Amino acid sequence: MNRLSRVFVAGHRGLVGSAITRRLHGEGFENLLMAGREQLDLRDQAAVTYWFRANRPEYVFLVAGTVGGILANSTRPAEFIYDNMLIHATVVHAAHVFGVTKLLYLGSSCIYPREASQPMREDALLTGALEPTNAPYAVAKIAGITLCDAYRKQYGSDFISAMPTNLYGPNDNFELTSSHVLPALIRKCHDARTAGRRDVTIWGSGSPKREFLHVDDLADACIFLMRRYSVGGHVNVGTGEDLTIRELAEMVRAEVYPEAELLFDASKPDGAPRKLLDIGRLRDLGWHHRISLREGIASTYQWFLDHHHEARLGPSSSPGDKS
Ligand code: GFB
Repeated sequence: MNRLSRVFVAGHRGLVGSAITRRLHGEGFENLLMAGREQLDLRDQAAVTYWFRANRPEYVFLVAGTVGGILANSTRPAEFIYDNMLIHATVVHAAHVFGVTKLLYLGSSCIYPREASQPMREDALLTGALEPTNAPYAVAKIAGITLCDAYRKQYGSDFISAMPTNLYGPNDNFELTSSHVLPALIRKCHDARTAGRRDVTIWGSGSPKREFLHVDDLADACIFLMRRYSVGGHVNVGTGEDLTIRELAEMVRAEVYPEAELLFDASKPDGAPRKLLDIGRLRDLGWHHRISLREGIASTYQWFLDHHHEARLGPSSSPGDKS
């Protein structure tokens, strides 16, 4: 892949796609291909086939999908499985039909069993039951990995899969009913500070542990893998470090609103107790993340402040809000 390659970033407006696009633009890529939702419905095989025939991408970053946090996953399971299964299948198939040189598919760490031993190695896949709050999404993601492997086996396609941990950064979703925890905490602390109230409600017990990777580090890893990795199966992408949701909330509070008082709403689900990735495989290839969590929270809050008006926000959190 070089500056003249025809590179399709499927999902270029999302958190991950926008980071990859930013990075490739920064490297001087001249032939980036993108298609907005209104232009191309990635769930429609005929439309995707037509688009690939017309645009002939050589490299594909398949980072499009319907995504969301624990609440969105548990309340909209049909959308999460239907949209993602179709998007993965249509793009992988078109990439095969039109002889794409290489495709990178992006999964998620929720593919691993709920009780997988920690840190979770790549070979823990399909060794136990999934976390129920996101099982439909995880099944679609597992199908995506299997698709890439099947096309590699039957047709020799160079399709690879990367499994990132929980992500955050610029262009994240700050809308409280669908966002992930980190942007939700930034938003909740910000709203409380702006409204002049102290209480900030955190969902669940605060004891689950999560690992967080800045999306610019993920974009770096994806481009690294696109250039240097051509093996079936999948490779974990993370930092190798995790913390409790309570510790995360304290870090966000320190950055956004040190006077806030954190309350915990036990009626909300905790989800998986822990999801730390084993990143040995990626480390052996020579990749390491660069952005610390503290630095990433600060820059993401700054991004939120700078883009407040265009960011995905939805209604603000209000006193005693438990959503
Ligand atoms: O980020 P999150 O929604 O996703 O939640 P998962 C992580 C943890 O933070 C859970 C807690 O224990 C939540 O209960 N939490 C505390 C909050 N306060 C909040 C809040 O205000 N908003 C949110 N969203 N969480 C998702 C999966 O799991 O992670 C997806 O549902 C995907 O399938 C994604 O894998 C990366 O880490 O629990």
